[in-house]
Amino acid sequence: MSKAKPKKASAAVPDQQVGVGGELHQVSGGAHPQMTNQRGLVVGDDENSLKANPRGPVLIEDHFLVEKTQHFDHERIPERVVHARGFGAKGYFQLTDSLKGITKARVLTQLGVKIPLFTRFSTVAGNMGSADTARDVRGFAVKMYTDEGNWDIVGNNIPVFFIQDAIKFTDLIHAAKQEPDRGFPQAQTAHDTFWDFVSLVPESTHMLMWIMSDRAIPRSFRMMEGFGVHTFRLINEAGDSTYVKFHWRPKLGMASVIWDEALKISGADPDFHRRDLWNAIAEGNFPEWELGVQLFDEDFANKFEFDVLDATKLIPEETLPLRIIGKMVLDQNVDNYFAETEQVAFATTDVVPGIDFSNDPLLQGRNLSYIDTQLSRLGGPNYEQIPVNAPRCPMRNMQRDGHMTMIPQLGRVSYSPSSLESDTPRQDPANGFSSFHAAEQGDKLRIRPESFADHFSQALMFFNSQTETEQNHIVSAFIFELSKVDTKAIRERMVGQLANVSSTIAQRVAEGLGMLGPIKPTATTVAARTDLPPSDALSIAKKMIPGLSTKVIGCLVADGSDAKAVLALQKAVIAAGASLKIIAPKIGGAIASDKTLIEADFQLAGGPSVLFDSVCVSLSEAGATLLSTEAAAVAWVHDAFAHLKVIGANTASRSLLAAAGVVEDEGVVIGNNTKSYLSRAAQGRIWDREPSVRTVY
Ligand code: HDD
Repeated sequence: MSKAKPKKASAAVPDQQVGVGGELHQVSGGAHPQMTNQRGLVVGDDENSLKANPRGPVLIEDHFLVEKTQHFDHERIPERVVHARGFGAKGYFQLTDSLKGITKARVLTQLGVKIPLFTRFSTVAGNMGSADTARDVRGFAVKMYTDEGNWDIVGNNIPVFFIQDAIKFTDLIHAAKQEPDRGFPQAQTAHDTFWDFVSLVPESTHMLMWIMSDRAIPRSFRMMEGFGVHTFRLINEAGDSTYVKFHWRPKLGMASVIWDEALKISGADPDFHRRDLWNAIAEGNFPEWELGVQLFDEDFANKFEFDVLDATKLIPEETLPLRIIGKMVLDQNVDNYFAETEQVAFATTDVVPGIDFSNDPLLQGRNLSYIDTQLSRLGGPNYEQIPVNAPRCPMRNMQRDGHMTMIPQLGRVSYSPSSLESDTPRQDPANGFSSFHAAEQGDKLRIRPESFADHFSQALMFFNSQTETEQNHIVSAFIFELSKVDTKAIRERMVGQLANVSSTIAQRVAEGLGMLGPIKPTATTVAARTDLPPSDALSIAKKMIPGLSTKVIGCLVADGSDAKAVLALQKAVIAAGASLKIIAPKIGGAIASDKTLIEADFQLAGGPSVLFDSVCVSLSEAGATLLSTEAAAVAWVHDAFAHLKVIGANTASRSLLAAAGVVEDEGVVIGNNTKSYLSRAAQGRIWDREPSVRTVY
């Protein structure tokens, strides 16, 4: 945290020593262990290769050079085919309400035990090096190392999915990722192939509403809900099944960014989300989620208006409330990104006794795919022995050998049954995993059940559940995305698809696209039901938790600013649970009116206001006049206003606000009134400002 503090003379340059290659080594500070090669041989010279003579050729005998280069040459592995860009952290799960009698899974029945876990958040479409704030579903995958084996909930931050049957997954992903001939666009669905596919696949319409909503541009991984999506089964000691849907609920509440802000953050800080999570954990602000379950029986499933096996549908919380049964806390950053976040391998098949699958055809297909993909991504069948994947309970079986075997399974016997050794592992029918005894009957068919046929009713319910602002954002997102589609017929077909949800939504999107002529709804067999009651639980705004906890406030200063006022603001911000970042024209800081130095966290061009939840301008009159001709400063204030942020400013800063086109509404707090500024900022954005700064269709 930077402080306004008196200017100090710069510290003396620490002692340095010139090394064997002319490089500099710091003499003071820390014991440096000996460097070795991969085999433990101490390295004598890491700067110079072995040469036949001082200016002669390099010798192949230089095994240090060869090893170092070879290892580097093989540093990369194939990135994930989807969810390539991700960020992980470690923590624990703790059960607070036992599901005893409903499941025999110890993780869901033993209260208070801290189960270690690894969680990885991700975007779906972008490659590993893409930006964090792309419009996309976020992966939300949790691996719990229980004493009965690993249990993975491989979910998303959206409770429904694009497709109903796994046989269409490849097509969906091929359409969404970069187009194969040209290799772009990167990390976005705003292109022809995606909208071509989804406009031909009506079952994706409900999910489209979600990804066009602000759920797809979260403010932070810490402010997202997570969902297991599918219906799973819980099995008790007697073998009885209860259906279950899993929900993660962030303690901080949900928050999103504005689309224009997301676009700009992608340039200003492509690592926005990972940096946010890393910093929060490093600062001790451990993010926490509640685990909620929706539990229901066959009778409920039969009466429910949609099929619980259809992953394009959700069960509204108003119909079936969540039961909160535990919490997840992420309290440890990874030690090594590659070893842990990149090598972690999730699988929907990682379940423990007492948890089982439903017949959801999407889930059934996923059960094949996850382990299969790790075989090529991680190079063979022993990837479960990599520490981040290895169970924390005993692992003993008859599987042997293969690439990179790390754990020597003992003994002469690698088959079962065997009479040769007394302590070989054996199956345990009483305690081991057993599948639910389901009575299956009927004809073997390739078919989509009739009960999956309604594609539009819940899409309309989702839209109707949003606030007016949230609805506007959905409409603008459709307009933005479809405006990037070159093929007019695809745009028209998509609007025709939306007309099946609601003619009003379709009209609004058509108007934003400048589409002329009547809208033709696409062919459908089942019309949208208009009688589904809205569900408040589906809106981010309706669930917003006011407050500034862990939020970041940016304060723009320049030479001549009042150091005491900045310090007072900083104290108040910290007291409110937020942090203050100082932005100045120079990274060395600003010389305040009392000649003290106000240290800077960001140089103006590198610290645009999109990086902060709310902003303050604290300038002298001369400083404000000077910055009024500085494009980065004007954009800083203008963007904060256009992104509906609460702006605090001292009166001397008014000329910069005017140059930035700021209209003094209820979200612009002028004067050194820190208390009212922070209390307004704690309420979140000024949604009512939106129609004055951008067209709402
Ligand atoms: Fe998947 C990765 C979530 C459908 C096939 N998926 C992956 C990850 C998440 C999800 C969070 C990243 C895990 C990580 O961080 O390593 N996937 C979902 C959800 C789905 C879904 C919530 C629908 C409800 N996925 C789905 C289907 C298939 C796959 C239908 C294939 C039939 N998913 C994969 C995969 C990935 C993957 C190819 C790529 C990398 C990996 O598995 O480990 O197997």
